[in-house]
Amino acid sequence: MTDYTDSQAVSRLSSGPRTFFRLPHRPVAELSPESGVDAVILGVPVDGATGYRSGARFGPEAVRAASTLARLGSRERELVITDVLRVVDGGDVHVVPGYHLRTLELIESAVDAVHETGALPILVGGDHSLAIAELRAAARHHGPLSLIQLDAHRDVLDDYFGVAHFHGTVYRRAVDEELVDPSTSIQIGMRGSVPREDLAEDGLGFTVVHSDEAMELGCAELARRIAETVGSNPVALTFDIDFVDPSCAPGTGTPEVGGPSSAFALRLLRKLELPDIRTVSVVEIAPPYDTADITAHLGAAVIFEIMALVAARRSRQRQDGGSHA
Ligand SMILES: [Mn+2]
Repeated sequence: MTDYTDSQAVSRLSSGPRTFFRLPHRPVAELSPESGVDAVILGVPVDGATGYRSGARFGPEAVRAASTLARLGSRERELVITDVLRVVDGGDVHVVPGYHLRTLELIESAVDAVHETGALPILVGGDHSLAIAELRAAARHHGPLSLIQLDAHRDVLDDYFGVAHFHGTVYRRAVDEELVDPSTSIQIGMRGSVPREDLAEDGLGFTVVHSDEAMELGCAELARRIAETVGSNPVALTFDIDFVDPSCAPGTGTPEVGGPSSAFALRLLRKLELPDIRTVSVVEIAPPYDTADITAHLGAAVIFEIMALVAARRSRQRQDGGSHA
């Protein structure tokens, strides 16, 4: 199989085809449980379910380009990701622009194929509507998941423009379909003005930590709360890039000013204890509004920290003589 070594990858920094983190490209259709792949990064170039400005369909290619700069060693986790995990770029999911429900089926089927191989899917969006497809596939393999959502918005509207599937409705649908367990799920980073109905208790049962409270708590306490909420359940970790202040992440569809810095966001990911992550999505990176690729670089850094987190858990499991689960 193609090499996974960092040194080889570094030599390709400015040459060769662009893949996520210069990792080998392995189409999902070619993978099997025998491939020995631990994680598959998949681009999901969809932005048909945004309510304001679109452009996130170009997120995967921008993150691919930015991620060629990243190395794969983590000082804080004291490991090199590719020493612990075999990670590949699975390419982009096929989507059908303008046919959102069909697109969701195609995403679900691609993510399902990753789970079939036993690997962890890491989806790079794309707008947040992709998460319903992500969670349908994940729940089929792992049962209802505990959600860790870093996002400026809760995305729990009952409908938007009168339809069910939109980037602002996705976690309401996930509850409706029993794909996530709100009682062990946490939504962090919400801020900005809201419609009247959002001021009332919604009865969904999520733990919600608004942006001001998150920053007042600080990363260590926030990480402790996250661990306490999700426990040892299988986790869906989702990072909407608008969690971060638009001064640090201008390239996104629905910016909310007054949020945490990229330093805060990355530090929080490094502080996370080692949850049992079964699916990952990093969404809403919209390069047409980006400046100097800031947001694309942040997206790559977020994926790097999440891979380091997953590698740290795997590494600890091996030390403990645990399984590969
Ligand atoms: Mn969102």
